[in-house]
Amino acid sequence: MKQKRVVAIHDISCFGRCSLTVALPIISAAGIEVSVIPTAVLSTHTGGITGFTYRDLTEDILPVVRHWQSLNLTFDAIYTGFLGSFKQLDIIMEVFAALKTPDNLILVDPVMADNGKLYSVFPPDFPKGMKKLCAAADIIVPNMTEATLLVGDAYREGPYDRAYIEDLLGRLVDIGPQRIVLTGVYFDEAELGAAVYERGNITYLMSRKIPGFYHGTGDVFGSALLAGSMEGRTLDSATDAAIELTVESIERTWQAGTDVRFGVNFEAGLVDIAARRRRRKNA
Ligand code: PXL
Repeated sequence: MKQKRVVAIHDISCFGRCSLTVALPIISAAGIEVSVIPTAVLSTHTGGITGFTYRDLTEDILPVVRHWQSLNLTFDAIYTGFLGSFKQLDIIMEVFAALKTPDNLILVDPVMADNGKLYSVFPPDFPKGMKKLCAAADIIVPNMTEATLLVGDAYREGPYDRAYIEDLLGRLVDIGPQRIVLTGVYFDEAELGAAVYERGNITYLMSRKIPGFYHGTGDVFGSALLAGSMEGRTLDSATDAAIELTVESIERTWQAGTDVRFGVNFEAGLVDIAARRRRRKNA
């Protein structure tokens, strides 16, 4: 079978496992070729850490893509995460136009907020720009905060009820993407998970809730979801696998007592991704 190839478009946060330092190993472990377009290089991510360096690479994005076009390179998926400015959002729209084919998948993780708050690096109208990018996606993976910002609602604390989640999913579909994986959904204090919307069907996939807020988990989840989709899994099954990797990574990190800003130990889960791939090959 032909090896799948994806392009991951995120920043490189040099320390604090997130964005490309998470996407590359996770997607590669699933046997998928990963090309990258780094959008910026930061000394660390921006969550709960001050004084970080930030080298913007916006001007390099389109020349990279034009060069790839001259080589007739194609990609089975385009996966975007943290994007630092309106200009970058506009440029990524151009990247989609250049690299979209009838068969490939555009997965947009509208990274911009969590815990009811827009990340401090973004202006208040950033969600409007991100909404345009989401309209061009096949799949979006917002958390609850990002979802409310995308539809223009005030953030609501959980626990939630199904009517609220289903109304939110309906309004996210109206933006354009036909498949949605909404994360951070919970109906009680014991379980946390995702709501998956596909062709009018909604599935809830829940797992155990672990205390604390860990950075980079959205990128672990999104990368594993993309990997699963490229492995030919259904969206439900890819979400299930992504939840498993994310929850196990959080659990290991919680048990180790690591600083929540340093990202989660997903590395110990990479062997499981590779083993799953071997089992599939031998099946
Ligand atoms: O994990 C999301 C992320 C990625 N990249 C940068 C970030 C964040 C979240 O805060 O700051 C630079």
